[in-house]
Parts: sequence; structure tokens; C-alpha cells
Amino acid sequence: MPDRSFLDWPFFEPRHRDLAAAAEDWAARSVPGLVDHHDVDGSCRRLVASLGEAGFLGFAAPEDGCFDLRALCLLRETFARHDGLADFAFAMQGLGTGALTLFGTPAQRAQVLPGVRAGRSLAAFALTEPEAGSDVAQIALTAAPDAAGFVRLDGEKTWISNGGIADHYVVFARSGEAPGARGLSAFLVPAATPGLAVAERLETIAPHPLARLRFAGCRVPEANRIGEAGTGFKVAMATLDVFRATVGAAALGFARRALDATLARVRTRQLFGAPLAALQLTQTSLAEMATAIDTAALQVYRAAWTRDAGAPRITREAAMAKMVATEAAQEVVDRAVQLHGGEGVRAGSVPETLYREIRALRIYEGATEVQKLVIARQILG
Ligand code: COS
Repeated sequence: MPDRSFLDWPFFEPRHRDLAAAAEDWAARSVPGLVDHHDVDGSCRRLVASLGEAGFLGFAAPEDGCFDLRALCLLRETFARHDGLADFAFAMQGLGTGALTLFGTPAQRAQVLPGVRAGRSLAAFALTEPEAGSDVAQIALTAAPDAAGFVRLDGEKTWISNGGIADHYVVFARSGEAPGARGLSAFLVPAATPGLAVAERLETIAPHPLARLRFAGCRVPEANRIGEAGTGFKVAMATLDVFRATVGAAALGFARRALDATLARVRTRQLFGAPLAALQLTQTSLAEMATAIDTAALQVYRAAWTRDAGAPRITREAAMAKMVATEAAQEVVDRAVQLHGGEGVRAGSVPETLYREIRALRIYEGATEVQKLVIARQILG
């Protein structure tokens, strides 16, 4: 059982402690029966349906439009500790609708969010392009006026999580009001819209549903624009401000699992006539792992608490939380592999699985290098 003492920190309210216990209970009972890593599409559909039934998706797409970021982080941390896909399935329902929750009209929200909340429909966030990932202002997919009341989308998106299985995408496009960041808009695009096709499914070291999408004469009503024309960059950044802290939380879940597995290992594994845990070199590693985890948790829940307490923006806090927690988790997982020896690299072992799972978190939703850029800009003013 992982260290739960952080739940006594003053960041949390009683409802958060209850939620963490309920999430732990659901994950322990349900996740093993829902996940098959050889069938990531089916696993995600089953997970989303079950998460919806259990009521957890209400936190990803809140009915009142107000995120409880501490709750989102606690849920991602708990689900990630049990299985990377469980965390992924939950997180995408939030990231894929975050723009609607924050900027959608009542009609847009009513069209999409109840299905997402109930686990009946899957959501996706389509920002990255082959030539625009870290540099969002370079987005090239065009949104041009078409027949009266319609826009026409042409271009490509890539590395889209839930690509291929999502029921709707929030797509960021160049609508051309101004050059660069000020000429983008966000659109809600149902997956069945003619002209939208999955160009390629993408395989990664920790498989989950991921695709490159092609938009060719894909027409959506003007009414599907999320927020004002030309504000797509800010819509994307504000969504990422919320979800970056939760990426840190998922990393924390992986790191806690790695430490737990390592503690069990070093207590039982005999070396030079004593348990591995008796060696001071091992103790140094354990101390550094535990400290890195607490440091990451402080950053994640500081960011979440700051937003929940009413801060208008947590750009700096969220970037720090994502950077610190994902980098810490990579280090913790690597140490776990090392302390497990050969077992640490055996395909399917806990450390090996975590080693594959953690890597992408230092890249997606803004690589560590981008977070440094964001933090520096914030402190420079
Ligand atoms: N919330 C609201 N508004 C924001 C914002 C935020 N977090 N961040 C920037 N903005 C606003 C700025 O205030 C600026 O507004 P004005 O034009 O009114 O002055 C505008 O957006 C443009 O900002 P900026 O000049 O900083 O834009 P850049 O193109 O220089 O941004 C970074 C560069 C690196 C910060 C941005 O492109 C980024 O975050 N990239 C990473 C994206 C990412 O996470 N990609 C992964 C894909 S998602 S899996």
C-alpha cells in the first residue's frame, strides 16, 4: 500500500480524502478486469464506460463548469498507480472536453458533455500537427469560410490521443484573423463528419489509442466554434494550464507504484548475506526516491490548490508541477528498474511497464523544455 500520509496535507478537504478512497476501491476492484494491453481500443471503451458508471467522469467534465483540480489530480494519481491505460482513459475525457467546459456555449456543452460524463462517448484534443507541436502558433490546418454558416477544415493533426476511437475532437485551426498565435480558432468536430479520416494509427512504447488524422474538405457549422474567432491559442493554453498539473499527478502515480514495488523487492531480496535493504547504497537510493516523490506531490497539489482557491491563471505553477513531477518520476522509475536487477527489464514486470509508461509524460502537453520556457516567461513578466 502506498504512502497515503500526503492526504493529511492542508491542500485537501474531507471530500478529497473520501474521493481518493473511492477511487482506490474502484481501481482495485475494476481495473484488472477491464484492461487488456493487447486491445487498447477495447480497454479504453470499457474503462470509460465503467468510469462513467462509477461517477468519476463528472470530475473530468463537470456539470457546473468548475473543475475541482485537486480531485482531478487525486484521480489521475490513483488510476495511474493501478494502470497507465486507466489513467489515460480518464484523462482524455477531461482534456478532450476542457475547451468546452471552459469556453463552450451552453448549447455546445449540452450537446457533448452529458455523454462524456456518462462514459457513453469518447473525447479527444487535436492540437499537434506534423510541423507544430511545441510551437503552437505555427498551426497550419486551415479553417476557411465555406457555404453560409459553415467552415471548411483542411490539413493534418498527429499524435492525437484517442485518435481513431473518439466520438468527437476539439480541433485547433488557422482561421486567419491575424498572423501567428492570434489567428487560431477551436472547433468541435464530430468523428463522423465527412472529410475527417484516420490517416494512420501510431504505435508507441506504451501503447494507447493514438493516430494521425486527415481533414480534407471537412465542413462543420460555424456554431461549432469554441470561443471567439481568433482566440484558439488562448483556449488551448488555458486548457493546458488545467491539465498540465494532472499530467504531473499521473507521473506521481507511476512513481509511487515504482517505490512500492522497490520496497517490497529490497526487503526480500538477499545480497551478501542480508536483505538488499540493509545496504547503505540501497538506502541512499530509497531516500532519494521518497524525497523526489514528496517534492513532486508538493508541486502538483500546490498548483491544484492554487487554482481551486480562485487564482485566475496557474500557468507558472502548472508548468513547474508538470516538469518537476514527470522528471522525478522518470528518475524514480529508473532507480526501481536498477534495484530490481534483471527482473526490472523483464517484459511485463512492474518496473519494465512503468519504465515504458513514464517516458511520454516528459513530452506530451508540453515537453520539459517548453515548461522551462513558460516558467521563465512568467518570472520575467
Ligand atoms: N493562458 C491564457 N493566455 C495565454 C497563455 C495561457 N496559459 N499563454 C499565453 N497566452 C496568451 C499570451 O498572453 C498572448 O496573448 P496576447 O497576444 O494578447 O499578448 C498569446 O497567448 C500568445 O502568447 P505567447 O506570445 O507566449 O505565444 P508563443 O507562441 O510564444 O507561445 C509557448 C509559446 C511555448 C508558450 C506555447 O506555444 C506552448 O505552450 N507550447 C507547448 C504546447 C504544447 O503543450 N504542445 C503539446 C501538444 S498538446 S499534447
